[in-house]
Amino acid sequence: MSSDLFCYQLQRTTFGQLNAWQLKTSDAELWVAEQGAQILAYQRQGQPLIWLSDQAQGLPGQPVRGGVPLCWPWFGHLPRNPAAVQALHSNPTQAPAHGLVRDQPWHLQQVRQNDQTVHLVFELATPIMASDGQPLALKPRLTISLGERLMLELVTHNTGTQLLSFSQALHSYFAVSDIHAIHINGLEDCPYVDSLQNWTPHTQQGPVCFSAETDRLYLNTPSQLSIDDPGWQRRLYLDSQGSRSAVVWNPWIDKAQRLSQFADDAWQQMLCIETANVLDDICTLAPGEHTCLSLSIWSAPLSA
Ligand code: TA6
Repeated sequence: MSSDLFCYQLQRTTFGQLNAWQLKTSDAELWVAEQGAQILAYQRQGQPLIWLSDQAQGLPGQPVRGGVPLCWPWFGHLPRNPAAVQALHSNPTQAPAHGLVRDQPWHLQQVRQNDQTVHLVFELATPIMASDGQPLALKPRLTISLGERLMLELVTHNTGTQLLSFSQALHSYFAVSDIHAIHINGLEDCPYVDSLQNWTPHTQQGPVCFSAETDRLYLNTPSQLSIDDPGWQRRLYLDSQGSRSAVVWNPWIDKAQRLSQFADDAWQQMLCIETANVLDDICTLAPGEHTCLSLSIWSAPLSA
C-alpha cells in the first residue's frame, strides 16, 4: 500500500572540526556544514550527485573542497567584477576570492516540512561587516529543500538605504564517472568569457566537452542545463531560476596539483557548473528589495 507518509531524520554531526547537519529521507542523504551553510555531500539511492574531495578537511575558516560553496556577495576575484560590485569592498585587490560568507558561521534558523519535502533555513550567525566598519546592508538567507529533488534558494535582501549591486554563484561540484566521457547540454550558442584566454569573448559551439583545464563564464544561459554521463548511464539536471549566467570549471591535470584538499587525479571525477549572477547578469537591489537565486538538482537514467 502506498503511503503518503514522508519521514526524515535530521541530526547534528561533525565533519572534521566543523559542526554539520545530516539529513536523511527514505532514499536520499544530505550533509550540510554550518560553516558557509555549505552542502558537503548529497546522494540518492546510494549514488552521489554532489562531489566531495576525499582530501576534504573540515577546518574552521577554510572552505571545504567540494559540495556547494556559496560565492557571495561576489564571485571569483573581485577586481574581475563590474565596478558596482567592487564598491562592496574598500580594497578590491585585497578582497578574498568568492566573497565573504563561505568560511563564516551560519545558523540553522528553521526546519519545516510540507508535502513530501523538508526545508532547512540557514542565516549568517553574525552580520558581515562591510569595509566601512558598518554591517553589510545585504543579508543572505539560504533555504535547502530535500524531497524528490534537492533545491537551494539563496535570497538576498537589501536592508539598507542605498542601491546595492552584488554577484554570486552556487559553486556546485558535481560527481561524474569520467570527465573525458561526459558533456553538458544547454549551453550551445551561448556567449562565454574564457578566463584562461585572458577573459576573451567566445561562443559555445555544440555541447561542452572536456579535454583540458576549463574555466568559463557563460551568459544568456537557459533555465535548464544537464550533464550526460554515459559511464553512470544518467543525465544530471540543473533547473535554475533568477540566473542567466553560469560558470563551468574543471582544473584538469596541472591545476589539480596546485589545488588545496584535492587529489592529483580527482579532476577526472568532478565538474563544477555554478549557477550564477555574474558579469552583465549581476544583481542590483533598491532599498527593501530582495532577489532569489534558485537551483534544483535531480537525475534520470540516460535514455539510450
Ligand atoms: O569557479 C571557478 C573558480 O573561480 C576557479 O578559477 C577556481 O579558482 C575555483 O573557482 C575554485 O576556487 P577556490 O577558491 O574554491 O579554490
